[in-house]
This record gives sequence, C-alpha cells and structure tokens, in this order.
Amino acid sequence: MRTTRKIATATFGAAAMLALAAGPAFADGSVNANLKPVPGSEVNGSGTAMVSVTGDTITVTMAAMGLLPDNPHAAHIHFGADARHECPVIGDDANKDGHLNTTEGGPAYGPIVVSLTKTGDTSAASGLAVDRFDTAQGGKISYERGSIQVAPEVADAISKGQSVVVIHGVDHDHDGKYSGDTKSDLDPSLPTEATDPALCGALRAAPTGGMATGDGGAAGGSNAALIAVGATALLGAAGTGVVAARRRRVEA
Ligand SMILES: [Cu+2]
Repeated sequence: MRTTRKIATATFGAAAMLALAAGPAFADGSVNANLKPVPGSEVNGSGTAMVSVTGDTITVTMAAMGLLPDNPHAAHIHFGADARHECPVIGDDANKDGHLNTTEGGPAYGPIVVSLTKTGDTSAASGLAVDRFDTAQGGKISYERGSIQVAPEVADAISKGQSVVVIHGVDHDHDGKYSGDTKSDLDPSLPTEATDPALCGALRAAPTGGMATGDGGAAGGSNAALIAVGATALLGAAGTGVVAARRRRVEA
C-alpha cells in the first residue's frame, strides 16, 4: 500500500499539469466534501464524502456519524444547473418553520441526480428507495460504491465542483424515530423527518496542498491516497496502472 501511494502521489504533479493544459474539456477528477449539519436540522453529526469521476462513471466513498440510529437515511448527490451549488442556509426556510425540508433546499443544491443506494438502481428514481439505503447503525454510515453510471452532464458537473452530497433523515422531536404530523414534501406517506436534509457538503476539487503532504485538512490519509489514484486516472494512458492501484487500495 505504501508503495502504491508513493507512486500515485509522484504521478500527481504531472497529472495536474496535464489537466491544466487540457482545460475544461478534461472532465475526469476527484472532488470531496465535508458533511455538516443542515441549519435547523438539530443534527449533531459530521462526515466526509469523496467522488472520483472517470468518464461517465463515478466512485463514491462516504462516512458519516451522528445520524438518527437504526433508521434508513436516503443519501444523494444533488445538482441543478440553476442551483447555487451549495448547501442550504436558514434563509432558504421558505415557510419559516425553523426547519429545512428537501424542497426548500432545492435552490441551493438542485434536484437528485444520483441516489447513493447500497444495491441496485442509482438513478433519481431510487431517491426514496428506503430499503436500499444505509440504516446508520449506531448513527454511523460507511459507504463505498464504484461503477455508478451517470449522465455525461452530471459527470461534468461533479468534476467541476458543482454537485452537493445530502444525507436525509432527522429527528426533530427526539423520539428516536421518524414521526410527527408534518408530511414529507417528497412523499406524503412519510413524515417530513424521514426526508428532511440532515448532513450536507458541497463536492469541491481537493486543495493541492492537502494532497502533497497527505495529512492535515479534512481529507486525511486514506482519502489523500484515493485522491492521488484519481489524479493518476487523469493520465488516461496509464489505464492499467490505475486499475492495479485501485485493486490494491480496496484490498488494503
Ligand atoms: Cu437528497
């Protein structure tokens, strides 16, 4: 693993220059996000997410804690061309009830473009496929899924740092379950607690300084290694090496 990482890191400088030279048409790359509580959610949690883009496929790694335990948490990548490409602020609380529902966050992060399900379909159609999302045992989510097919414009938006990760499911009344009289804006058969955004983070390109040192910042060691592997993917021609490096990382 150590060897792999050194090689990958060493390749990065060249990859970065290549990406700069190639300009915006060069879409592959990696972005990451610090997940923070959505204002008004009363969630005391945090997390990180990382997405690497290769052509029209993405690999997503996500970890979060402080969520309502043992209940399904829908999680998505959101993007809208007209959105602010950010997490919502309390000023987005259109009905002034002190909480943000998913729709109220729309102007900030746009509609669902990828459903971070554990199995099966990952399109927006699976946005509320509660039986296929993580149930956050102990309030924690640890998620990794590769080979997720996305539309070309979505891959492009993610690479450009315009997409946002949102984990849903809150517990405003602190009764340990999704409940309450207010219905979900997404599915009136569910309480709004089941779908209100809990944690959010805008997926941005990783700062180069954090990758060079491999420590400090929010990325942390293993993320830095993943980012370096993603950067190696920029080299296109080094395709076989990338596959080998990815395998090694998964085994590590
Ligand atoms: Cu969402």
